[in-house]
Amino acid sequence: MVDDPRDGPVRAAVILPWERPDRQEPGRAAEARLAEAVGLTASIGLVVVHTAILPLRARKPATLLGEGQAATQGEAIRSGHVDVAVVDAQLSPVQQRNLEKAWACKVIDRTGLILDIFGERAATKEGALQVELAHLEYQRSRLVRSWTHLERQRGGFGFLGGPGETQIEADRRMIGDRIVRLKKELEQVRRTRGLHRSARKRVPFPVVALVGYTNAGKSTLFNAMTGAEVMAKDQLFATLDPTMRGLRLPSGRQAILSDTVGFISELPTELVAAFRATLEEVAEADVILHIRDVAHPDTAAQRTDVIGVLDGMVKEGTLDPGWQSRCIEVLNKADLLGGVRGVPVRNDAVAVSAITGEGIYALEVAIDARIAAGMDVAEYDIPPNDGARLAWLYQHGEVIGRQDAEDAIRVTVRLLPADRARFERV
Ligand SMILES: Nc1nc2c(ncn2[C@@H]2O[C@H](COP(=O)(O)OP(=O)(O)O)[C@@H](O)[C@H]2O)c(=O)[nH]1
Ligand SMILES: [Mg+2]
Repeated sequence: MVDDPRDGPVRAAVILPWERPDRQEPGRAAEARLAEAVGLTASIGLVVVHTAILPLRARKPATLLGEGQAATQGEAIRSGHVDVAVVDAQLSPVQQRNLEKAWACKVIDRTGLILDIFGERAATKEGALQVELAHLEYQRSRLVRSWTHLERQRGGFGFLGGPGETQIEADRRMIGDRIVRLKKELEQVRRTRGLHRSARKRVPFPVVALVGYTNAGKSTLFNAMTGAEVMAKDQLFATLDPTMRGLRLPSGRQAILSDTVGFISELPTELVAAFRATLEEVAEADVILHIRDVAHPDTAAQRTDVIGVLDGMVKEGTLDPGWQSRCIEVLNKADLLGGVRGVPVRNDAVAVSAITGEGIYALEVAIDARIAAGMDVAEYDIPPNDGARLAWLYQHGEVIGRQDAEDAIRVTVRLLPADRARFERV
């Protein structure tokens, strides 16, 4: 086959229009915001080949950016063979279209990018519906805007009903109908959620979920902790999504580590419900790791934010009020503060560097302890010839005592409540 440049990865530019009332040069805050946008772009598989921070003096109605800025970016986009330009701002439909024309590439704005990410990651029926709803509402708001824009162009009232306008009206009605139907469907799914929850097949190991802001280092830590480790039960993992992987803890216990969609700064309000739906797996987790970037300028505000969203889920009834007792705060990027010892640690937090690996063993020990704290200790007498049940206990629990007698093996074992129920049922 002939080489086709379209076969390569999708090349992206990430452009941050930076408007702040203080006329200062964009500094660390802008850099952090750009890093987030780059992280988000990379998370949907795009390869970022160009970035720029553009101080905005005024919002130009036609292109948002200034003329000179748009031209300079156009050159960079052409020479970098960029396929998609992500503009980390809210673009009007007109601005988006004009930039696409000027740059001869696809242009998406912040909301569009986030919707893409959520769409890819929505794992449950409710999550998928929630994301579709947000998407339609986004589209509808854009139709409304371009519709009023058209009307203004015609310089008059809508009652003559030009053809373009009729089409937009029809589209709008169609989207409106779909939104009504989706909302009904969501209601339905929510009402039966309790049922689905308990009916869902539980993975046979404790689940450890990572939450935190985008770029805090969740995926890096995920990879550092799981490495190339392959679980014994391959077929189980073939059915799980790639954001879950097996992990063996210092006690020998197996667990499953689950990466989640990251928190996003200044999440557009119309996307909040969709984002919460992507956090559902957290509710099911036995241990929650709250990953923080301790070197980020907004690290304290981000922490408050994450806790606020999870508490919001408690109010909604999608997360149990005791979640904090299952949560370990992980202070990542310790290397940037001179190593784990350079990080001020409060309460039960654990400082780590996902990059250098420092602190990860201590974190694994803490996870082990937290899982054990949520477990029941039980004692069973197993007939010596029942090797299968004995093996099951060793695999799913932590055997803390064993007495071999002639007629029975007495096993003292720590088990997750769900596993204990399962063992005692059979
Ligand atoms: N210096 C430093 N950088 C890190 C560390 N962990 C992650 N990073 C970097 O932070 C960026 C975001 O990491 P990523 O794992 O994708 O974050 P996620 O969005 O939370 O999954 C990447 O450039 C990582 O290389 C760390 O411990 N130290
Ligand atoms: Mg990630």
